[in-house]
Amino acid sequence: MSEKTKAVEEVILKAKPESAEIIRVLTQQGLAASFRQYWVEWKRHTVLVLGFSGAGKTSMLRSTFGIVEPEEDLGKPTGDVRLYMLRPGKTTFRVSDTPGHPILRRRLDKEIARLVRGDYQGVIDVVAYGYNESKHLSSLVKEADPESLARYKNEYQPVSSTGQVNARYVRRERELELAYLKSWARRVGRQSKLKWVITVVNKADLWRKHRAEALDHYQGNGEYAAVFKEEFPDIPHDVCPLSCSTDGFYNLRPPSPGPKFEAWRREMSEALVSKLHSRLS
Ligand SMILES: Nc1nc2c(ncn2[C@@H]2O[C@H](COP(=O)(O)OP(=O)(O)OP(=O)(O)O)[C@@H](O)[C@H]2O)c(=O)[nH]1
Ligand SMILES: [Mg+2]
Repeated sequence: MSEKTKAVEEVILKAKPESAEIIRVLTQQGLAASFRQYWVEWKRHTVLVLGFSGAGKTSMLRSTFGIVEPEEDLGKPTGDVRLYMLRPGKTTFRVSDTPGHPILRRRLDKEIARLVRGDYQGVIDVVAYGYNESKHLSSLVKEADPESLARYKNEYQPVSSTGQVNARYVRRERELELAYLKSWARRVGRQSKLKWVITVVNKADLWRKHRAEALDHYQGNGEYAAVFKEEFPDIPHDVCPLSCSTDGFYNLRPPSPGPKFEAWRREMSEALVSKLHSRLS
């Protein structure tokens, strides 16, 4: 990357998102000409990352695309929409990471309005076959009465006291995943300028024993695929499995996955980057 391009990126990332402000700052710094070239790609190649809290949106951007998160976000659910400029190969693109936590849903409104207007070319929709690892439930029950707390412990505790993944938790999170898709898809509507959607089925390290079943859910005649088709009958849709990390699930730490699985993880990550390139070009 040339020094000028680097400087342009720095200004864009620091400036307010309004283009007039960006151009004013760039002109002041004598970078307007380099910016014009950059602008063409920047304007066209725009991606919005959506998905329920704990599915792994930020982890995907970190591990597959190399973003560096702001310090205040580290190890926490994303608190606000975050803009990153990425260059995995020749194409530059702008990506917005979003908070999936239900309490922060209002922060999404502006981005959904932008999506409807056509400011985003595509969406990367991150799901995890219900293996969402998030703080959302604990914050929802913080002020709950003892009865609902007991119900929460029985039904929604992700990992049981005997060290098993709680099937009811995963099923419920899958329902939340579907509800999340419906809620943004209905707001976007069929008339939007959205050009494509890639559904990233993250956490393959956790669902790999149910691989066929998990992938069926998101493509072909699966339940998620059916909702997608109903909401977006004409939008090209790809489904890409991924495993961003092998840290396990909450406090459950799995045995090391071995070289075959590591090769599969690499392959999945490369396939996602290549799919994105083909959609952006
Ligand atoms: N086992 C496993 N854990 C993962 C994977 N990807 C992410 N995680 C874990 O899932 C948790 C949530 O990941 P985040 O990337 O913060 O999820 P997010 O979708 O950005 O969540 P919000 O910012 O709240 O919307 C973290 O503890 C990650 O380490 C994966 O592929 N496998
Ligand atoms: Mg996040």
